[in-house]
Amino acid sequence: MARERTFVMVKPDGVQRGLIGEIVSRLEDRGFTMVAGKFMQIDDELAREHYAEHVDKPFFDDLTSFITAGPVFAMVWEGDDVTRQVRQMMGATDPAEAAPGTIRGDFAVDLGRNVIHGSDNEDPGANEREIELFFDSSELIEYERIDDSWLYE
Ligand code: IDP
Ligand code: MG
Repeated sequence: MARERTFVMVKPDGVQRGLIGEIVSRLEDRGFTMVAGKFMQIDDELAREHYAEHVDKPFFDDLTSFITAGPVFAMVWEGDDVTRQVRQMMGATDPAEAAPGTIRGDFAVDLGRNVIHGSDNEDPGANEREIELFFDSSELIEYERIDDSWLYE
């Protein structure tokens, strides 16, 4: 397994519902390393670029309105296979289909209010592209968790 980085974001509904700590906790407890974190407001331009793959979908305007409706907590997380593992921890896009125990399965009920974003592991390069879109390289902090040697064989 190769060490990699992924982009994760607590969406405006997650922030408003006080779930930043819970979501960060789950990723920390799992053993992943946060290498960047930023509390911020997304503007319309950034929203349209971040969700560019969905520009032709009927829900695009609702999606960009929602993601700009309040602050978000944007993060970069590092670990072996982290992009895929975070997607598993998030659960299915539609919370109604998300397994209990996943973030969406535990904290959300509606497709358009699913509390967390994570880079698509089936879209090669999506993680790097999203990290670059939200963070300057100087904001990514290189360090090792003290328990790294007990997390990986
Ligand atoms: P993902 O967030 O699990 O990667 P995507 O298919 O990339 O799912 O869709 C991005 C976001 O757009 C979803 O998280 C969800 O909030 C919203 N979305 C996706 N499909 C629909 C839909 O059919 N109706 C309304 N919103 C949708
Ligand atoms: Mg996606």
